[in-house]
Amino acid sequence: MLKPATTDIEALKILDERLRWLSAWTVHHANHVRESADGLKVGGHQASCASMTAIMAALYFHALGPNDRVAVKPHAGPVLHAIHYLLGSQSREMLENFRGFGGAQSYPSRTKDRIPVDFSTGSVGLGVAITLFASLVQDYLSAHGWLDEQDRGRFVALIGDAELDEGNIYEAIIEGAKHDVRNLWWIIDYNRQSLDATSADRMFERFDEIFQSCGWRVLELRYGKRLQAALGQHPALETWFEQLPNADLSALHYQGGAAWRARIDAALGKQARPFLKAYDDEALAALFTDLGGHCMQTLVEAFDAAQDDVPTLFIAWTIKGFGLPFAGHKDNHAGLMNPTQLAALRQTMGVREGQEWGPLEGIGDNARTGVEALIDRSRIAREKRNRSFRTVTVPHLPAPAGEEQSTQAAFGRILLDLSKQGGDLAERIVTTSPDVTVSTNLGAWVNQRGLFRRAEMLDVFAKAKIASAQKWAGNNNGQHIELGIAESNLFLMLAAAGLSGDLFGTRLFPIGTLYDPFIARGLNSLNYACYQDARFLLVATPSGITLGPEGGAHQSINPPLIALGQPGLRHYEPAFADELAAMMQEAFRLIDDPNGESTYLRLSTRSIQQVERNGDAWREGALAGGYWLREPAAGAEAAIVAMGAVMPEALAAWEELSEDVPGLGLLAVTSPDLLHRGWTAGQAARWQGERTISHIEQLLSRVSPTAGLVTLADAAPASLSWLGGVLGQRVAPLGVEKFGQTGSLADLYAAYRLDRDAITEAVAELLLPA
Ligand SMILES: Cc1ncc(C[n+]2csc(CCOP(=O)(O)OP(=O)(O)O)c2C)c(N)n1
Ligand SMILES: [Mg+2]
Repeated sequence: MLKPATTDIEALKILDERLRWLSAWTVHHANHVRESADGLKVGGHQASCASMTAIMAALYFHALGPNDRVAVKPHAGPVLHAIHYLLGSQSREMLENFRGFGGAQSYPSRTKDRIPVDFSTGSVGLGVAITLFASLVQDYLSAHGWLDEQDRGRFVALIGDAELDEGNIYEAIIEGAKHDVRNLWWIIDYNRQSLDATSADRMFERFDEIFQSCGWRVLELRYGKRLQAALGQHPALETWFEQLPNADLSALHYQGGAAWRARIDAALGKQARPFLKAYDDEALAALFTDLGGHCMQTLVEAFDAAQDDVPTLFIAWTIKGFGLPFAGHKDNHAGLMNPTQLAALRQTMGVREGQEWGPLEGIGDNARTGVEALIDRSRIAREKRNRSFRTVTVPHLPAPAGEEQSTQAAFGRILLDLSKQGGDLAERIVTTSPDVTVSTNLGAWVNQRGLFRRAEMLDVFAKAKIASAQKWAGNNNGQHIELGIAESNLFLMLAAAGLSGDLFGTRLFPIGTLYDPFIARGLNSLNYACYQDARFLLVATPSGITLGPEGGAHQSINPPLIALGQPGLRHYEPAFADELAAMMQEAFRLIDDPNGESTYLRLSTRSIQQVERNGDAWREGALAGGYWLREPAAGAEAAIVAMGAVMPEALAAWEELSEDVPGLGLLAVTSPDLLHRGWTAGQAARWQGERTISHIEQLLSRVSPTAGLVTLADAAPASLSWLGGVLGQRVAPLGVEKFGQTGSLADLYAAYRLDRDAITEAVAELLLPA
């Protein structure tokens, strides 16, 4: 890591002011200057920005090195844009269109913003934690020889203090402690305000202890240099100040010098009078706003001193809305300056009317050279990184042999075969799981490839020759990252590993496994990973009430519906092992394709009879979302449509009915998600004049327009019932609508109406004359 350059503090202070002006102006322009076509409030967060312009100036124009990556507090997005504007990597046009269609985004977005954004933020807490997992990925790449020492960097999170209430942060630091994570700077903008009001006093003291016990160094930047010196001379005043509750402190910042004077006088009386005499009201207010997070000297010294790799939490005291008329007001979170207030700020900043966008407007000639030099010297990346894609040839993945197989066992087998075969893909795969490695069938892969640990970890059981099917040893070469039971961490790990091509120039092929119902536990983190276009394979197994004896707490019902509504994630639900092999191959291809996406495989422990195939024609259909497992006769009046583990029931019903129901077909759905997307995309294309018939329209047009469809899924029936809307065919949807209970499959399928009898009854009802 590079040492910070010596820097001109005065120039940094000017840049702090510039950022405060430009961020406030960008928000103001969007709300008060740009024409509003719909009268909607545009919004923005001038106070949240002003709170951390000094911190960000110190970082971006002094402390950050070229390999450092930053997650910026969502509401300080405009400050990041202002920084890139000064650097010349953001355009005025984009800023003028802040929060507009195609303009600079409200919250930093990797995929939508044109400036380099290392991590998207918006859902508070997640941007913080992903930096920890990105640091782990950096260590993983170094250990595997894929990252040179000089390309390593530090991971910085800029954090709102209220953000610290998000539990995912603590899940992450606990996991980080286990993996001995390094090279992290988490910087809290401690303005003691959240969205609703001022934040609770009592908890904050505990945060230090929590972080310290996870191996972090905690540095508090409480006072700026001037305030420090003043309080140093007045111990009673310092004690009084330290004991001020958050709400009082914020209120005083808002009220200003006269209020400070009155409060100090009331509290300390005579002994404070000489001190108070030395300051007029304005100077008094200025003194008390000299907090650590606004004092450039303090910030620069703190950053310069923390150059080792110990994870460090900086608690920088700040004022929300610093330098703005609503500084410290508890309601200022979404507060916007009115035009009069903005004009006053403009004048204070020396910005001429009409020159509001001038990058260095208001900076005197003497200071300008120093500021320009600092901007030139800034070592952060100015261009978006080129993502690394198509780095690996994905080999053909053969289906494992076996007349009866479960998709979950087949998954383990396919990975094991790939591991034994070796090659580029096998080397680049990294697996991870929140304490369900063995029970999701990753065990054989881990036996082959080992756990990833920076320090050698011996398998004590193996060494003592205690019989076990599972090796549990780790070293630098291991390819499985062991996680504790915290599903949010799994998704953040996948997000970080799934961005390795972009963040580090080396693409990894991350595979994460978990139990299907517990996707919901980390859902926001999963969405966060997809929002950033991280690429991974998510294997959720086992699923559904097919997990009979485990009961309702472990049986998943709605993940296919989640997947149906989740952009950036393709759901596949195979019934057979050969489908699964094709899907895994496709998933790896999609990870490494610029236009690809992540894949979610919903698997089962149910071992089922595999089908005989005539040729390979099924394969294309299976990858597109469905194919006729039993061909229908043209114009048939009924069809069974089934997905995943309940295929044997569908086949049994088909056998029973096919003599009586002429031309009855059985449609195997492998991805409701892809079918639905194809359907809507086909419609959109037609509205634009293209002749496109989507895959599902083609499939369903093989049967009569008035046909009845019995749909069957070990999931919420709505996963497939929408198929009736495609061509207007009637649907009898079978699926699971209540929490399951323990039981044998026969009992459960009968009780929840997933068995052969339920299907035949449903077909019969659809065929009855109306
Ligand atoms: C997960 C999540 N919940 C709620 C919000 C809405 N929200 C946005 S900012 C905020 C409070 C932020 O306070 P703080 O982190 O202290 O930031 P500040 O603006 O004070 O710097 C809330 C509740 C959100 N963005 N994400
Ligand atoms: Mg705050």
